[in-house]
Amino acid sequence: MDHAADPSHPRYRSLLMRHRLEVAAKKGMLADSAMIAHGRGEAYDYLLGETTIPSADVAAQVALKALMQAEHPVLSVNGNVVALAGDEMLKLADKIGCPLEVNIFYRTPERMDALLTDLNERKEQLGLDVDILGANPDAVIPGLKGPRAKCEAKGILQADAILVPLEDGDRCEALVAMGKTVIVIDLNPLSRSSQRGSITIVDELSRCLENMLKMETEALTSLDSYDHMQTLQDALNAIVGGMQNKFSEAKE
Ligand code: PTJ
Repeated sequence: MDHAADPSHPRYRSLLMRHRLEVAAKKGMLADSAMIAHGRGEAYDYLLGETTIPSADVAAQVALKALMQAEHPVLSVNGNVVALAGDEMLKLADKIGCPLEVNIFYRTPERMDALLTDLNERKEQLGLDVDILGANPDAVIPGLKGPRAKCEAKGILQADAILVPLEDGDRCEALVAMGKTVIVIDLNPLSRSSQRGSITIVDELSRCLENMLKMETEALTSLDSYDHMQTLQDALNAIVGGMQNKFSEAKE
């Protein structure tokens, strides 16, 4: 392992994720605001107890089932996602049998190259046969302006179900407006993406993906039993309730 932190350190996982971002930043993969977005995520994860809460587990099952049943599922990845969990996203694409598309908010040719190179290297190391899209954008997401609207016709444009971890609210809304089932992974249950997505998993990206990769595909919860607003409320309750319990424990 090329990482200095000791796995027995109580904050090892957090340090490892930060390290992955530092490495990706050096390779030119990240947006300038990537660390800010990560910091906000870390704060929410602290409040959630750095654990997958039951409603997030149900949402992840529903999401996996929706992706597996879709005709054209696609996994969309940005800079933070490739840095934090590039391998896991490739493994999930392999499990579902769908392409992965690099689609970034702060789009530059240099960042696109760095991200596509990184993913292709990972794919080779993992020995997976996953289609990695994004290099040849020949379509745009309607309702979005500028380079961030660029996508591939055979990927995001035609997708009927799309996984968009750590997404910005505008693009999430634009994808929903296209009639797609939009699956969000976001630690902030109050974010616009969390609210606007069709299915939202309030969980840390890498933890959520590890959970989804372990799931038996035959026994997944279906969309009928998913209540979007209740799922977000449960996450908020876990944050507030968890903190209240912490204070009462401290008093005893
Ligand atoms: O690579 P690009 O150009 O597409 O840009 C990527 C970022 C993430 C910088 C861009 O999409 C952005 O600015 O995102 P936001 O608007 O800051 O939203 C990111 C959301 O992801 C926030 O609500 C965070 O709480 C959440 N988040 C951050 N880290 C994690 C996370 N959610 C789950 N797991 C994380 N590790």
